[in-house]
Amino acid sequence: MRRTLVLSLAGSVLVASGAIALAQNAPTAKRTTPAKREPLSPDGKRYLSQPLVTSIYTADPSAHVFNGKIYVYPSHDVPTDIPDDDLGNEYAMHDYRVLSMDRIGGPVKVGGVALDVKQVPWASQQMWAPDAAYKNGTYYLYFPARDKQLDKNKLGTFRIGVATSKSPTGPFKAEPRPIAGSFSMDPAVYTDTDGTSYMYFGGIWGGQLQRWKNGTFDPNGSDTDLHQDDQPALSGKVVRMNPDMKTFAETPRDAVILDEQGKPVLGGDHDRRFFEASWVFKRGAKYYYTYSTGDTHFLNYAIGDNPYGPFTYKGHILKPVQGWTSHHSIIEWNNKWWLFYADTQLSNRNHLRNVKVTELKFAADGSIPTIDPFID
Ligand code: FUB
Repeated sequence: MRRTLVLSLAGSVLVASGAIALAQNAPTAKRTTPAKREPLSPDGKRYLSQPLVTSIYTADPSAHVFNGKIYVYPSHDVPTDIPDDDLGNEYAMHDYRVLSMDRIGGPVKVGGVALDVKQVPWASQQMWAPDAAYKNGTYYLYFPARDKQLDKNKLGTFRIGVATSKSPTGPFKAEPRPIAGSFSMDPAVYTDTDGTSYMYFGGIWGGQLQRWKNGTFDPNGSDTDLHQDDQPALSGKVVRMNPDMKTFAETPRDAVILDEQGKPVLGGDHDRRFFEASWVFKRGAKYYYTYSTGDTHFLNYAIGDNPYGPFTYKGHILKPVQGWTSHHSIIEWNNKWWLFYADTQLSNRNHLRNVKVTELKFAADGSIPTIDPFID
């Protein structure tokens, strides 16, 4: 199946300009009466929530609470003529802008350019899903991009970089080289309650994880799954960070997802296997490892007893959104849990996405009732 599965039906909708947009109807799970002039999906369905901003296209929202304020570090999607393909070449992003808000449902501010690929000495293109962290007075922006020095191979190899700032919205200054030992994409940094930070990363297909199966990059490796359907699926990676937050403290390990029988989820199990978009949070003593299934378009969760896993598969967090990709983050704010996600409501084009937020609930046993991004 190609990343082109969801094709543009209505074409691009121009987004209004302006730095501040109202996060209308953000937490809307209980709405039952359609609002006036409420936009509908191309097949006539009502959206669960509305885009946080309409002045730029945004995706892959990594949300954090810093000093009581909510900051969202998204990909900044841009129009391009590059056709959709399995490697995601149409996701030709080149900079980051940070969104901020005092409260969920309130005005959302779009920051200036926080980091541009031109300011990253080692990177050539494709500034994909970022994340951020804070430690000892410094904000860290983590981002994947293609490594200039490795552009010899036809694809360009992804590495993960880090940039720092004294402000949560940047501008950030990039380190001269990518993080040693990093590869693939979609970094997500989780800091545990004991202060130790871990980076989760990786993505298959265009994210290239399948090309690193034996620890070195295989330029002739598969472009998609390994097609070993009866073998354990490829795992996302987890690595402890050094206290400097700029280097890995160890060799990245597999974040293994087990099924209910305690066996690794198999490569052929596309509704459950890891594809990309790792995000970890802790609730009580449990670590929730959440991720996207890519070509089946689910956001899933699995639960473990420590940051390395293994994590036991539990279910879907979010059913497929409008658009090919599904990528998210989860935070606790104001005694509630919130899912930041994205769809293609504004453009109906896979590579021009918009971030949204909705409340995430937990059942008494810690399970997550599946969210439908559309309202019946
Ligand atoms: O935004 C580009 C890529 O698409 C991200 O890195 C993936 O997670 C997917 O959302």
